Order: sequence, then structure tokens, then C-alpha cells
Amino acid sequence: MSDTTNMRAVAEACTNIALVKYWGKRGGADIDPALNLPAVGSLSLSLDGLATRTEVRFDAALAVDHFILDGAAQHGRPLEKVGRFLDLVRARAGTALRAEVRSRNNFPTAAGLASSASGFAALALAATTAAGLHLDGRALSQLARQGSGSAARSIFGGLVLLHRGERGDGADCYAEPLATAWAELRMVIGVAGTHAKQTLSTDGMAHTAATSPYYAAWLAGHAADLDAARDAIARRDLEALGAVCERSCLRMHASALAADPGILYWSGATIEGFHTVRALRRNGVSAWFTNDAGPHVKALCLAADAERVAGALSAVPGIDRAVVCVPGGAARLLATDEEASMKGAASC
Ligand code: 2P0
Repeated sequence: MSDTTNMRAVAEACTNIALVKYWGKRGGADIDPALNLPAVGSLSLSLDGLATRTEVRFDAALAVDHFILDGAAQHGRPLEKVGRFLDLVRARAGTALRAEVRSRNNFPTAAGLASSASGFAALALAATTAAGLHLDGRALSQLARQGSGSAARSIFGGLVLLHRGERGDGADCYAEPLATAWAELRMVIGVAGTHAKQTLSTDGMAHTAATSPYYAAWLAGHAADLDAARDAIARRDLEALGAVCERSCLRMHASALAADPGILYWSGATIEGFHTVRALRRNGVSAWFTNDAGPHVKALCLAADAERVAGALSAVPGIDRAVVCVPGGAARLLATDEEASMKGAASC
């Protein structure tokens, strides 16, 4: 039996919110679906304070993998996804050992706050380290992508670009941080309920691609949005970035809404939140909304306006509270003395 005393690691990763959205996967006879290659690139902001902390321990005494999320043992689809991801790590490391994965989010899981992004980023770093592998950021992002597309972006801090790439083997599909540091950016999250979402993103993307007449238009317009966002960031032009952010969100949802049957992630509070953000703009506050596969409203703005935006969003009926998030850092390993603080309120 091999010695597994040191085959453990703890990592933490922030979630991220896409300013230019990922929705849809690359298909085709030459593409292995397990690579989880996106049909479009994407661009995100990693967020401090919305984090997943994950411990991975390979143990020769385990007959199967275990996945404990927020204190509860997981079964079915979540356990299978983690097990398949660990298989990728085992294959690279040349081990057959099973693992125990303990993970904790400090925000509601599967409620449209991108827990899979921080989750698979933290798992990629913790599992590879525990298995004795030392991957660089690019390779980690490619591995994390196989768990969840958005997780590739959570390997890095700040503004992050996930390249779509062209190759069928995924070698040119990876995330990288943008050179522009923009510390004054804020993302205000209006939390509209904590219920688990109806349609998982993966299923929603597949259904949209298979049935929406607007999916082709979504794909056709995407590269221009990505270019416009990168240009706006290079100039630190919030108005231009915000405009792309809103239209990418609305176009993503338009493609999903037009699926058959249509996929509707919004509640009434979501739409009221959108109107509230636009009303703020009419009153001179530069705030721009976005939203993902759930009801929460997110608003991009600058630090000077963040409290005003949070106040306006939290006053919307159905929005329980608003959280101001600052740009977060890269996924990182935790030293042993930091692990003692492993409780709900993880922060990057
Ligand atoms: C994004 N979303 O760019 C988009 C916008 C949700 C809406 O990436 O199938 O959990 O695991 O690769 O990463 C959420 O989808 O999907 C997502 P999979 P993932 O943030």
C-alpha cells in the first residue's frame, strides 16, 4: 500500500461573473465532449469574498471517492462530476487512489452565483497538488474547464479572458488574466432568493443549441462583443464596457428564451432590478447590469457608486440583499496555519 500521508492539499478560489458570456459548447465529429470546449470565448471579473475552499485527500483506505459539500455528503450527479474530474487528475498523476473532497462555499450553491466556477477551480488546484502535480496557470485553467467552462476563468484574479481556441484537442483554449488592472471596478450582486435553479447551465446550453433559432445569431455576434470589451478595458472606459456587458447578457438570454420550450432564468425581481440599474443611469450613475443562469441581478460600476447601486438594488421587492464585491485574486493554496480558519466565510 502506498504512503498517502502527504497526499492532501487545501485550495481556495473566487467565483467570477462573465461580462461577455459563455453559452454553448463546441460540437463536431472531431471533438471529444469530455474536453468541454466552449463555442465562444468569454471575459469575466473574479470576485473577492464569494469563494469556495476545498480540501482534497487521496487515501489508500478509500474504495470510492467521497464529496462533502457544505457539510453534506453528495450523491448522484454532483458526486459523478467530481469523480470524473478526479479521474482526469489520477490519469495525469498515474495513481488509482480514491479521494475525499471536502468543499465549502460561502454563498448559496447552484443559485446562479457560479458555484461551479469557484468549485472546479479550487478542486483543480487542490487535487493536482495533492496528487503531486504542479501545473502552471494555463494548464490548470484547461483542466478546470473540463469540470466547468467558467471554472477556467476562476484560476486567475481580476479581469480574465477565456480564449475559445480553434483546435479540436483544446490546446489553444485556455484562460489568462488581462494586463489591465482596474481596482476601482465593483460588481454589486442583488441576491434574489436562494432557491436552486430550474435548469442547470450545461443542460440549458445544450437545449439552446439544439432548439433555439437565435443560437446561430448569438454565436455570430459574439466575437465582436469580445473585441469591444477588450478594447473598452484597455481604455478603462466603463460606459463602453458596461454597454457590452448588458448586451451580451441580453443576447445570451434571448437565445435561451427562444429555445423550445424556452428557458427562463429570470424572476420578476430580476427584471425590476434591470430597470432599477437603468434608472440609476438616467440619474447619472454609471451602472450596468448583467445576469446569469439564475434570478440574481449583478451591476457593474465603480467603487464611488457601489453603495448607491447596492441601496437601489436592495430596495427592489424580491431582492433580499445586495453585496458589493471587489475584484478577487487568483486561486491559491492554503498554508496549514490558514486552514484553521476554514469556516463559512472564506474570502480570497
Ligand atoms: C458564464 N455561465 O459565462 C455563463 C453565463 C452561466 C451564464 O458559465 O457546462 O457551469 O459546466 O461548462 O461553467 C455557467 O456555466 O457550464 C456559465 P459548464 P458552467 O459565466
